[in-house]
This record gives sequence, structure tokens and C-alpha cells, in this order.
Amino acid sequence: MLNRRKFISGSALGSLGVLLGKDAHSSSINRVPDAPLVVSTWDAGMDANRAAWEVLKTGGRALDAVERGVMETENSLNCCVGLGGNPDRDGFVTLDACIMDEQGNCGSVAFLERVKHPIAVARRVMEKTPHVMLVGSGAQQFALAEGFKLESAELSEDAQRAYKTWLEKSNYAPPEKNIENNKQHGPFAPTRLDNGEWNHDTIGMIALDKSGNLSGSCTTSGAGFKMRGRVGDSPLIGSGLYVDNEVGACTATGQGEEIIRIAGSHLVVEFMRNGLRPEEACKKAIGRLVNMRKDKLGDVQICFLAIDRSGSFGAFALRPGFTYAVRSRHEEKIHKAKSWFDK
Ligand code: SD4
Repeated sequence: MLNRRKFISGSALGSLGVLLGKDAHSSSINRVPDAPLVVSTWDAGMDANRAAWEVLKTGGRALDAVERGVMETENSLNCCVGLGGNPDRDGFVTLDACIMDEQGNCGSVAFLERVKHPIAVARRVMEKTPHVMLVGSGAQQFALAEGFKLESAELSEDAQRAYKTWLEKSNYAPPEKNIENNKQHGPFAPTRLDNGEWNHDTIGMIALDKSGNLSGSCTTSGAGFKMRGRVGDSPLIGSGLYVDNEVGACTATGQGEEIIRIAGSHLVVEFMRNGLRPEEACKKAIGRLVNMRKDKLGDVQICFLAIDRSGSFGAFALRPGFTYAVRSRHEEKIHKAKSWFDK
């Protein structure tokens, strides 16, 4: 798992010559007056943004950019997102994703197995069905009918290693016997590494195109070693992602169970509607959760990333270590979000 994380940081940062620390800064007011702009969660967002930028720079639509961008991350089998991610407790990788455009159109898939690009399936749900969300075998059946390929169920090498370790250390029991354990200890997503960094499983991306339209996408393998059937915030419109073209857009990463409790991304957009700037809106949503959950939050991480319709962007996290990638005509770099707690 650590290797996978290192791989991402190495490739994204190394190829761009970006140094975290020196170049990274906490963004309180980041105004990018002219579109286009794309932002996405964590360091892996650098590569994803580059793919999205190919669409945006030629005047393409934000919707196409956010689909194309996160497909880059889903493609990387060494990565934490997509089929290369960690499996559930029973050893199966299950994927969640959603997408939303400037007109309030949205599509989502959850608990989807053996399909490489859940984000593209989510877009098909949006465009080709009367529904917003398909799950499990129904989502897979729809994907195959749409021409998506059924991939092997074999775990990536990193995931096999991580699963083996998890099975050794964990008191594995059928999920129903693990409910107490689960209440106390997880599922944790992302998990904290020994060096204090976060090992994450998700990419959320939002873009503003040249026409001034917003769209967003979010895709994940969810919490590693989750109970079978568990779905997090990432495919839930309003929790992992929300777009309102009149106001702004937000995506979330971190412990999905907590983000769902406050319909986090929708809440951030509503705070922006009331006049808060993106970072302030993200901070207020974190504050809502801290106040609601008090000492029940444990050691989890929760992060929001938002942009408003004028192209200001900002983020805020519960704990230090949340990074996000920004690509505009003015910059291509990783930012470090401020946090509620200092550890
Ligand atoms: C989930 N929010 O399934 C996702 C996990 C995540 O980095 O963000 N991991 O709860």
C-alpha cells in the first residue's frame, strides 16, 4: 500500500518538478479570474488534471474534462483508485463513482465490480437512463450492455499484499460479527501512514470551462477492507460531489460515513450560496461535523475541495496532510489545505 502511495507521489510530483513544502501553500484566497480551471484531490490529481486540461485548453466542456481526467487515475492499476484499489473484507474490489454537470444532470454507480471505468458508466447512467444511480449487479449488467468490458477479478499486486497483511492482523469474521469492531475502528478511509501522510482511495475533480460552466466527478475503490456491500460518500450526489452552476461546486474525500452525515458537498455549496468563499465554506462544513460528532470522530480524515463560479478555489480538512492539485493558465501545482486540528 505504501509502495502504491509512493508511486503516485513520485510520478506526479517528480515529472512536474514540484516540491511540496516549498511550492505548496495554504490557500486562503485563490482567485483565478479567467477560466478554464480544474482542481482535484490529492497528489494524484496532478496527472488527472493534465488529462482534463487537454479538454479544457481547447475550449472543451467541463463535463468531458472531469470524466477524462479521473479516468486517468482509474487507469493506473498501481493506484489506489479503480480496480487497482484495496478489496473489501471478502477480497473483492468494489467501485463507486458519480458525475454531475452544469444543468443538474447527474449519474452514479455504486458497488460496481470488474469494470475499469466506473466514472464513464456513471456518465452513461446520467445520459442514457431515466435514473441517477445504479448499484451492484444491475450497474454491472448495464455497463456490459453499454459495451464496457468485464475485467479480471484478480487483485493488483499491491492490493494482494495489503489484503494478505490485513487478513493476518485482523480478526476476520463474517461481516455481521464484525459490526461492533466496525463501529469502533472503521472502515477507515483514508488511513494514516506511519510517516503521517494519508493513504487514500479516491479522486474528486471539479472544473470550470471557458464558457463558465462547472462540472464535477468523483471515483473511488472506497474504504479498504470494508464490509461487503458498503458504499461511501463518493457516489452520492450531495455527499461526495455537488455542482450548482449558479454558485459553485464541491467534492469530498475522507471517511465517507462522516461526509454522508452532513451531505457534505451540498452543504459546502449552500455555504457558498450564502456568500462564503470556497475555503471558508469548506471550513464551516468541517466545523459542523466537529460540533455534531464531538469525540466520536476518532482518528479519521475528512476533506472538502470547492470552487465558485468565478473561479476562486479553496479547501479545508479535519486534519493536516490533505493536498489538492490545481491546473489553470497561471499554475500547475499541489496546494496544501489548512486543517481544523493540527494533528
Ligand atoms: C469513501 N470517501 O469511500 C471515500 C474514501 C476516500 O481517500 O476518500 N479515500 O469513504
